[in-house]
Amino acid sequence: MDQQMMRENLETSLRKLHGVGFQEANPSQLADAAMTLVQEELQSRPLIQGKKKLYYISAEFLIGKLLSNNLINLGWYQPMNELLAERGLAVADLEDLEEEPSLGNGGLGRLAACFLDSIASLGLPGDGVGLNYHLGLFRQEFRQNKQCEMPNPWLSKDHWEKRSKISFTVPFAKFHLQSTLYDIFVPGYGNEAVNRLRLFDVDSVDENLPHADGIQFDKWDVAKSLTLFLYPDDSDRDGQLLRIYQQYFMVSNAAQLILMEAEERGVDLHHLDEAVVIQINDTHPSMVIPELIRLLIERGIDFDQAAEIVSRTCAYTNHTILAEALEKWPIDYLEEVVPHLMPIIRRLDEKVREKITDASTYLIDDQNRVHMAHMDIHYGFSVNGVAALHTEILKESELKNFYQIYPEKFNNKTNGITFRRWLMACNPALSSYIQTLIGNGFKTDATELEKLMAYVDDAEVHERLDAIRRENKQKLSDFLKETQGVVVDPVSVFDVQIKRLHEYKRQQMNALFAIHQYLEIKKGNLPHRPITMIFGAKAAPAYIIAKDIIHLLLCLQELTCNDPEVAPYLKVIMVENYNVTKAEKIIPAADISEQISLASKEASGTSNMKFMLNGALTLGTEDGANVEIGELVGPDNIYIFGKKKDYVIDAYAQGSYHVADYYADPQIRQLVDFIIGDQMRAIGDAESLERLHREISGKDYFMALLDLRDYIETKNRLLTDFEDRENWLKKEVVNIAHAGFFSSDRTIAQYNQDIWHLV
Ligand code: F58
Repeated sequence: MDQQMMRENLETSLRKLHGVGFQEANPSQLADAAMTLVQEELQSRPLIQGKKKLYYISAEFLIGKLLSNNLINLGWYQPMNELLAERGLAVADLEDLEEEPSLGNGGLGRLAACFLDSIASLGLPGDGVGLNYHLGLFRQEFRQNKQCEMPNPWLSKDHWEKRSKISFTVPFAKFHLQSTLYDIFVPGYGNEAVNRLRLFDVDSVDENLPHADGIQFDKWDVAKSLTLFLYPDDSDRDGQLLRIYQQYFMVSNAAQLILMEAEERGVDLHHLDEAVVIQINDTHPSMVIPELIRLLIERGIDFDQAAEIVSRTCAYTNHTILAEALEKWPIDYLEEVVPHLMPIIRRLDEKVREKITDASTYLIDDQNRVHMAHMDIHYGFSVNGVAALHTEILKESELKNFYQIYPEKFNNKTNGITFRRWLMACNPALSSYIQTLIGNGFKTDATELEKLMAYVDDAEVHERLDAIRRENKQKLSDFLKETQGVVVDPVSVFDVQIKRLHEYKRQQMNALFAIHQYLEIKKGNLPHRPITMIFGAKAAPAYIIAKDIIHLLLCLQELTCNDPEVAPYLKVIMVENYNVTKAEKIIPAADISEQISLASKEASGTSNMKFMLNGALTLGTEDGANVEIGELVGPDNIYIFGKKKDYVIDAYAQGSYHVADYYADPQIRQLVDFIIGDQMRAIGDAESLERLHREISGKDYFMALLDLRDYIETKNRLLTDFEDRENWLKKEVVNIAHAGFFSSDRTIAQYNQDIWHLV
């Protein structure tokens, strides 16, 4: 579409929606018209077709705002931007008015969203299937230096969902629920056809419920609350029951949809696997296995055959080795919510017991809990980890017993990110500059970024890259001032850690670095250049220590920003309500990418890839995809520290990590004790600070003190290197040039080649 056509179409849309012309329309009317125009186009496009179709079932799709990305994929971004320029506006200004869908926690949900973009861009027939949470994850507010969780009613202004006519009945023990299906259309980059994200909902949900006290699980309340929140607090029985309700509602709808579409296509259900493949994203959708078996039996297929058909159709992705995240549902709970699945699960378990002696792999354990991952592995044809190191750990320790039984099922698919969002949309200045250097082939074949290596020593390129980042830093500074009233210096080094808050990701170790810097500055040892330490993270509402870490970071923010001796050299900044939109503003401005998880614990990480693509250097442990980044860029272009995975796994197995050994070190002790020192007590809540101090000094389950010294030394080396600008910018070029491997187009091509076989 050229600019003239865009003008005419927008004009028509504006007249129809708001009775105004292009010149008089206000930004909100323009945004409304632009989104409506895009949505109409998407709805008019045909669906991507094929002999076999993928269903990517996931409890989360963290899709982010859609206007820019849809415009990019339709090829409308530039004409729209040029047109808006006449009104002194840009697409980004309209997107500011869009509400961000709140359908995910973190990496797992964002990965699903990147995958949808790549599946459509590769022209593969594949839909996402999930739930339409009305209030999504909470909106985070800071009050008295603490996280408060507020409802986030993102659906109120939605433009992208279309209610379909499809509805299914989902049977629960005490009642049946009728579903409604909403579709979000997913265009591929430069494609004519679309896929869909299909979100199931319940009409009876009552958005006013969260204001009531507690949620009781009788018939009336589940109908009103099932799709209200994403993962409500599951620290107690009621929370876990609601999660089972949500999961079963999701997969029963998914299974009914899959069979309905297969039957419409005339598929012989005995050969379902030739027409359908189901990717189970972590264990949240695992009940799709017994549910599909149940539905096939209803259609006249016998149990053993049904189990075989389903096993040939389902593939499972594992995203974590953390025991607490591997779902095990008590049989009692399943009996209470979905009793009709239990006979099927018991039979599946018996079949395993008949042929396999290793009791550690059984579906039902001796505490009467059903291990969802065990069901996926026995009754799926593929098990994949999400980075090379992670898959290796699955094979040699975490899922070793399964690997011995089914070596052929295990495979690795290193995660990726969509470059349309994480470069073209979020960093247009860098993206167009790259295009002037190497042409636009990298937009469809990301490996072409390697052509940038021709410029690795080019001073002019260095200068331009530096200028682009400088401008991005200025923009982020302006944004932080406007939204949070904090002032940061764009000349300072931007040192960034943005991800879910979890002890294994070790934000607490980074906080101890901040304390170290603070004390150095107080001693008169000033850094070469001011440091801005930027954090963004939400903590699960029931995860007390994670919330204590947020409290610590916010207290450090107050301490560093208000001390005139310190503020010119060091500021700790915690970005409120970190989400996809904020990530898109922060990443292009970052100098340092903090990827400091305890080795073995971060399955992959994906922000590490986003930072690399935008030219930030990784400061990280040998964990997840950091390892593969290191292999691609070489040791001179990454800052690696800390104990390796074998040491850590062994320390857990032997119980040989004793935090006291590290806390005894006077320098380390000084940093840890600062948490409960007078300055912090004057700012923070003593109970929270003391609890965190007790945790770190007395237990430190994720071994922050183990790597602290190495971390501080490596970070100081990095900060010194940062001053050698020419060398640093060379490293930046090397990083961007090698980021192509992490395009989710590559990841999806591999899923298709090895698992899905779609075309
Ligand atoms: C993440 N998992 C991994 N889980 O932690 C990360 O290393 C990986 O890159 C990413 O998946 C994609 O593979 C993750 O985000 C969750 O958000 C859980 C959802 C269920 C509740 C507990 C958190």
